[in-house]
Amino acid sequence: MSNIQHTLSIIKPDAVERNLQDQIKNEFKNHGFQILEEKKIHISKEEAERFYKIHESKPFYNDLCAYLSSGPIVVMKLQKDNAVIENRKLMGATNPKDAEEGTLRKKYGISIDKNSVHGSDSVENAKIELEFFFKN
Ligand code: IDP
Ligand code: MG
Repeated sequence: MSNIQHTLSIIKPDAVERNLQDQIKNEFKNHGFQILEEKKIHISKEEAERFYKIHESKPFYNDLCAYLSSGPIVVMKLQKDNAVIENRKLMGATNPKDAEEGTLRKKYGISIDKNSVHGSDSVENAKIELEFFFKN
């Protein structure tokens, strides 16, 4: 039975800076994702703080928000069967060092903070995160 879902993907500043957005978009398409919406934006530190509010208490929160707002990013609304978990699988582990062969973070990530992509971690958070960037 099909279970079409939507999820948010972000191509982070380290990947945009290295001009990897087309390559990463092709990875999604080749893995059966449809990119329903996409935009390249440069968010403020305050917007990054709102987006990552869930991590407010973490020691890396300030650096994380400074980083996400340090340069242009590409935000995408992805669609696929079980899109949330399928995107998490394609991304790989948070730390590129721990990510499996073939995953985006293994292929493109530089470090735990410069790990090239963000993906929603649950259907509920996907809704919230998609609304954050694509309210219509
Ligand atoms: P995720 O991106 O795999 O969902 P989260 O735990 O939600 O991982 O963390 C959000 C982002 O915060 C990560 O993608 C990574 O860039 C950064 N991050 C996570 N843990 C650390 C850490 O221990 N040090 C520095 N940055 C971290
Ligand atoms: Mg997360």
